Amino acid sequence: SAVSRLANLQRHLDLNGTINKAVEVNGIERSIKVKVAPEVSEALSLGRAVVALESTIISHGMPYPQNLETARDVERIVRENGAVPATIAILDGTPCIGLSIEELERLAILGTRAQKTARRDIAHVVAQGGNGATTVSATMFFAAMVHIPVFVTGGIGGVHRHWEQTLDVSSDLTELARTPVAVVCAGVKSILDIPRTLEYLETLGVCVAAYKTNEFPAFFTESSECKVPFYSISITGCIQLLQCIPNSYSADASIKLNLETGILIAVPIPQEHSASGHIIESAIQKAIKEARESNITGNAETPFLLARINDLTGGASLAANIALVKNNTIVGTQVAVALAKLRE
Ligand code: PSU
Ligand code: MN
Repeated sequence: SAVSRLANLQRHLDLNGTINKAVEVNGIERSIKVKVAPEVSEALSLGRAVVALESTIISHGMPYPQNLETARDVERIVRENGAVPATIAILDGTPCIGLSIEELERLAILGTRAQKTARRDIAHVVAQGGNGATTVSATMFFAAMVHIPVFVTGGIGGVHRHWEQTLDVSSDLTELARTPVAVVCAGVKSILDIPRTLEYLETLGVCVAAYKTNEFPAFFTESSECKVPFYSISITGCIQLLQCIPNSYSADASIKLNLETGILIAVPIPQEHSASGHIIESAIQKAIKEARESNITGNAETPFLLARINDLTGGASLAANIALVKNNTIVGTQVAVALAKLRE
């Protein structure tokens, strides 16, 4: 049950909020530690609301110093709305769940010198003692490990537009299929193939819901002209969905559906901040063309496009990005707080 999972977790957390995992490598016992910030560990053991946050958006998604400013603002918004923020990253080979002010600053300054860390990269970064900024997939993995049910970000990865040549489909989608965490985001950027991303999420069995809208949002704009299977839900609707996954807590002990998948909650960018779809779209087309010409592929593609689109729009895309992340944070924190209330 949720309560015994929580008790189990508490046993794993020592006084420093560290989860110790003894692992044998070539007959030598190594201890791989996951560091949980004291504030996060305390909130988790008391059943208080915690909101997970990713770090690739800091290192690769925004330039310095706006990245640091935004990361701090987002953490402040989580606190102001009654939850504890847990920004997740790997520092010197140690996965950290919740960063100190200094650690957050270090990551922001590292920028793209930190390694973009998706699920497949976790082992490598930990083994090398490196600094990794976690993407949506890796952040979900660590959030689930300590039973944080809600994770807020800007946008997730998806099916790339030239997928038929490259098979480039973000591991964020497969992670959503296997990890029970609700990801609150502003949809999928139109640098990706949005209809195919939604098709693939259906194939993977991922619940996709849209917050107070009937259409799947396209990150910079409110609409992608794609319908969402479960639409126009409120905070209460989000809570009802979350009760269907095991990482969360139900007031009604008879509800034990335990779907092992994640949930995608798409929140449209507030109208007053939505960038001109026309300007963004032409910047996206140009940036994609440049990426093809310079043969920028794989995990370098998304960061390249984000930076280039920001240049081409004279910073308009960055401003929209910051605004939507903050808006997602308010919604996601409300969900986390309402969920924690069920446990009281
Ligand atoms: N989309 C954005 N901003 C981002 C990302 C995606 O609008 O910062 C980051 C997220 O960390 C996401 C990752 O998980 O890029 C996806 O990368 P890829 O397409 O290589 O899977
Ligand atoms: Mn990819």
